[in-house]
Amino acid sequence: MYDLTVIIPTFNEEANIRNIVLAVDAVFRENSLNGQVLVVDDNSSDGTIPAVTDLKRTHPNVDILVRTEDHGLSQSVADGFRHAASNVFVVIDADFSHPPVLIPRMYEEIKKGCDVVIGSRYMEGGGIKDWPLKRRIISTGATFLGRLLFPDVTDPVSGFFAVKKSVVEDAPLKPRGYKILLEVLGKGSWEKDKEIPFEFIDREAGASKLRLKTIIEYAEQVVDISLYSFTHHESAAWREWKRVFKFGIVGLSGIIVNLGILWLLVEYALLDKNIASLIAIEISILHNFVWNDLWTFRAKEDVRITSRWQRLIAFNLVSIGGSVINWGLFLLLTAGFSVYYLLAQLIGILVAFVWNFLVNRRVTWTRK
Ligand SMILES: Nc1nc2c(ncn2[C@@H]2O[C@H](COP(=O)(O)OP(=O)(O)OP(=O)(O)O)[C@@H](O)[C@H]2O)c(=O)[nH]1
Ligand SMILES: [Mg+2]
Repeated sequence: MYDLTVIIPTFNEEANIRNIVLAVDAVFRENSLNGQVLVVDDNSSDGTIPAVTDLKRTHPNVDILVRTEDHGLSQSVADGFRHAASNVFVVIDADFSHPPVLIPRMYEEIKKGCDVVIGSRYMEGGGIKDWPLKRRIISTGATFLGRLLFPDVTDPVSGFFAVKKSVVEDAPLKPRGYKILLEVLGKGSWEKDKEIPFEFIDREAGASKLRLKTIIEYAEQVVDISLYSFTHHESAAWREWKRVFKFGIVGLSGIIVNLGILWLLVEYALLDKNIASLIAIEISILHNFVWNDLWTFRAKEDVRITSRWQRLIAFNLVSIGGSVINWGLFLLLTAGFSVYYLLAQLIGILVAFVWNFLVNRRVTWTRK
C-alpha cells in the first residue's frame, strides 16, 4: 500500500511521458513520500506504452493500465481510481501543464482533513499562461457553469486535483468528457475542500484534443449532476439548491412583509402612499437580509465580508440592482415586445431573483 497514487491519464504522450513520470517520482523522493505513479493509457499508438514499461524496470512504483474500451479522459481517470493501490489519489496531466511540485502540498491538505484539494487557475495567485483567446472563452464559460453548482469552488473543472479514495469509491460516477473533477464534486461524498493556486502552462509537446463534442458532453454533465442532486440530498450540489429554495422562501415572505407594512403605514400611520411604499420596500429588504444572513447562508467567520453592516449594505445595493433589472425588463417587454404586463412583470421578477441570488452568493456571502 502506498501513501498516495498519482494518476496520469495519457493518450499519445510519447513526447512527455518519460519526463513527467520521472518528475513526479523525484517529487516523491524529495519529500519522502511513498508514492505510486499510475499511468492510465487509452492504448496509445505512439511510444507511450513502451516508455512506461521501460521505466517500470527501474522504478517498481510505476504502473501502467492500458485500456482498450470506452476511450476517454474521464473514463481513464475513473479507472485509475479503481486500480490505484492507496487511499489518496492525485490526478495530473502528462503535458506539464500542472506543476508536480505542488503534489506534496495537496497530500498534506488531505492528511489535515480535506476530502478534495483542487489546483485552481482562477483564484488569487493562479493563472493561465499562453492560452489563445478561444480557449480562454471556452474555459471561462465552462467554469461559470460549474460554479453554478459549486459556487465556493473557483475552479470546479480543473484537471489537477487530489481526492480521498472514500470520496469516490462508492460514488456512481458517470465519467465522460474532460471534466472528471466536476463529476467527483457532483457525485462524490465530500464535505471539506481546499484550493491551491497554480499557473497552468500550455503544452509545449504533443497535440491537443479539445473538440466541439467535448463542450456538448460537458453541458450534458452539468444537467445530469443537477438532476442527480435532486434525488441525492447528501450531495454538495443539493446544498446549493437548498440555498436557492431558502432564498426564494425568504423573498416570498418579504413580499408579505412589504405589503403588510405598506398597509399599516397607510391605514394607521396615515402616511402618504408614495412615501409609505418606499419605507415598506426598505423594511422588506432589511427583513430579507436578516433571514438570509441567519438562515439561508448561515454567515459565520468564514464569510469574506465579516461585518454584518457591510453585508447589509452590499445586499441593499444588489437588491436595488435587482429592482432596476425587474423594471427595465418590464419596460422592454411591454413597450418593445407587447408582452402582457403581468407576464412581463413576472419575467422581470424571475430574472431579478436569479440576479439577486447569484450576485449575493458571490459577493455578499462569498466564502473566504
Ligand atoms: N487516457 C486518456 N488520456 C487522455 C485522453 N485525452 C487526453 N488525455 C490525457 O489527458 C491529459 C490532458 O489532455 P490534453 O490533451 O493536454 O488536454 P488539454 O490540456 O485540455 O489541452 P492541450 O494541453 O491544449 O492539448 C493529457 O495527459 C492527455 O494525454 C483520452 O482520451 N484518454
Ligand atoms: Mg494539456
